[in-house]
Amino acid sequence: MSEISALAPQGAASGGKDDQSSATSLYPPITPYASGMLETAGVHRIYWETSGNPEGIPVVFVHGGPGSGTSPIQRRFFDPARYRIILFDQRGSGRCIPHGELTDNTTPHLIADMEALRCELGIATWLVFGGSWGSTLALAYAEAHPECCRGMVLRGIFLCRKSEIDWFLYGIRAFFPEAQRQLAEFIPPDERHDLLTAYHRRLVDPDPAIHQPAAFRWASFEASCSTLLPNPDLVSAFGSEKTALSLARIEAHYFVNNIFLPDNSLLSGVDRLRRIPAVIVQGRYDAVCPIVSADELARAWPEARYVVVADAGHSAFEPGIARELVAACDAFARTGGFA
Ligand code: STX
Repeated sequence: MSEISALAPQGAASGGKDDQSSATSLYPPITPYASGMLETAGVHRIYWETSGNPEGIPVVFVHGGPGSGTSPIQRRFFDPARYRIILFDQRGSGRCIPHGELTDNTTPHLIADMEALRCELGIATWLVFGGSWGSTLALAYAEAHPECCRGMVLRGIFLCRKSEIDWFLYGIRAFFPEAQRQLAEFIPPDERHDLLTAYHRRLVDPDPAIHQPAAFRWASFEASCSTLLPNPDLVSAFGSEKTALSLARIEAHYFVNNIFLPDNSLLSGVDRLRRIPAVIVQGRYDAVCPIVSADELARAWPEARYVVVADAGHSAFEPGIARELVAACDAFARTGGFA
């Protein structure tokens, strides 16, 4: 299955007249006009690509997980005539080398990679677009480098606090009991009281016979809970060996380390961002990143436009979410803001 059909809503890549799906709000598929591997001081090499208009407004897409990597369909939120669209894979994810590597893989390293990429591409300021873990990293990046952010588009807000990680691994069973049971029952009963530690131990094990089954279980759990309506294509996209491993291993690594930032630091740093034009798009029925975090962020950042999509879950390709994200980026291209 292609990455496009896997990540899009059902029927979205069929070319059919599915007017209700986000396929109609997304721009047509495009291919990059440039790509490369950014060198770092250590072992990591970072995949990046640019598509759209080389003279357009630079926009950087910050992917989720952490560890999910980017996909070609993510270019399609942006008008290719108006935007210079930058996708990059975070350390250890997607097409980065070495794949799944955890050495020197922390939030400050990812922030530094974004700055290095911005400089490498000769960009002064860019629009920062991120959903889920992408919203977490976008906030951390912007709080470290507010002067580099021309605007922010944030979706499915994840502040990655301990309460949100506990919700993701346990509380979510209030809505997805079957998926959470599959996650928990993979682990022997005497270790089930601490699923994060139990999964982390297996996911960092160098033996594929140990880490790969754990990765499949974790990734399919997460994908199963990401949409309002069941989307088997999304679940199978995260069933590939590589994607499942980077997603599960890197997520567990960031979660056991409390994302390498003090708890709640993202919310307490919001005042640094309040002069940046911003929009927050949130699905009412997001079970992975419950709306309470978006609500707290919107209250701490009253200048940001806050859009709640009444009939959507977590994924960026939920029809109403994709529609609002495209509309927000179109508005920013026209006016430099989201009002
Ligand atoms: N992880 C949040 C996140 O970034 C806790 C995320 N949630 N689901 C996804 O990413 C995929 C749809 C990419 C699996």
